[in-house]
Amino acid sequence: MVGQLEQLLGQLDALRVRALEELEPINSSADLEEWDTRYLGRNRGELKSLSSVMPKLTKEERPVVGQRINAVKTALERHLQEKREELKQRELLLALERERIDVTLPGRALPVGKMHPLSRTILEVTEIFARMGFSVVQGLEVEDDYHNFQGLNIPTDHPARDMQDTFWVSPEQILLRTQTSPMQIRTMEQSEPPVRVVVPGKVYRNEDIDATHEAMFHQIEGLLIDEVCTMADLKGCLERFAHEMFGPERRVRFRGSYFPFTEPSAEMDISCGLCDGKGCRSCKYSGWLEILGSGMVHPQVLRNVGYDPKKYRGFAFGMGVERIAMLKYGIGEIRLFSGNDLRFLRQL
Ligand code: 2U9
Repeated sequence: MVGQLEQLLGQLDALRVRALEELEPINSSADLEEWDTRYLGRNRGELKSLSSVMPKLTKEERPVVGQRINAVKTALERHLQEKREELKQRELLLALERERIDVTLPGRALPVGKMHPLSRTILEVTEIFARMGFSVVQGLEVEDDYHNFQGLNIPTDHPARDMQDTFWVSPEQILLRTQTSPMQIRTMEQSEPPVRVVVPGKVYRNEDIDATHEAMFHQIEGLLIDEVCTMADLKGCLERFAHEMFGPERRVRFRGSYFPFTEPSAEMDISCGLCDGKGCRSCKYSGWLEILGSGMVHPQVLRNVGYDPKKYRGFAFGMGVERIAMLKYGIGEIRLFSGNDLRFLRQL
């Protein structure tokens, strides 16, 4: 009986030595888990097989063998734990090495989009007028004959009303607006003075297309109505705009003109920025560049929206956004704005 006990204890010690010898060279988690199952596994582990003899032992032998089994088990578990830690550390170091980031490399620039030159021009112009107290409103591109023509005092025989010049949606009733003015008529129909609005947006004219004309372009129009308002207010406001948009060194001049919806009417020029008014190719040797049309709102237009022309007066102006952008950024071809050529769009 004593021989059998000794033999069992010897087997347990041998198991411990063999297990630890095999544990030593292991260097992957997969091999380590396999070792764990082989020696310490709860079902078929070698330690478990040796423990299965316990019921056959005597009462005196059991605690001796039990203690040895526990000692072996504790030792294997401790070494297993140490090995696990060691492998974890090693795998972490390997991963760090593999995924190492060179923080001294220059960053990769992300392509950032930017505003279309026309949107930017609209923003610049409307912000200048917003600082002078104007609100920005936008209207519909499809309008009716009354708001686009009649309400603005544009007579039936005016060339703009010609079937050839306007894009009609339904004959002589519904059209693509030829100016943003219908929105000013609507604004006045819906509110009492004082009125101070600027209206940016797309307009449509059935024109022959060339370097400075397209069938669709953008306008910004402005309207101010109040009890006291004179031509001097118009001039001061528009000169201020010209200086903020093109620079305080530019001079302005007003030339008499004619529009059906304003009386008197005037066009505003700024001195040419290239030759400072001396005359060059860019200003066709005149020294001046035309930038907008303007005038005091015609009394008939005020009457049309139910305003009393004896009590109220106002001024209005209109400019082509493409023209303003071409002058400000030195662009010679209007079709570039709608061409979507990135080489052009990236330059500004
Ligand atoms: C109302 C009353 C008056 C708007 C005005 C102009 C003069 C003008 C052109 C500039 C170049 C059109 O884009 S363009 O071809 N516009 O010269 N526009 S006064 O006058 C108004 C508007 C609304 C109710």
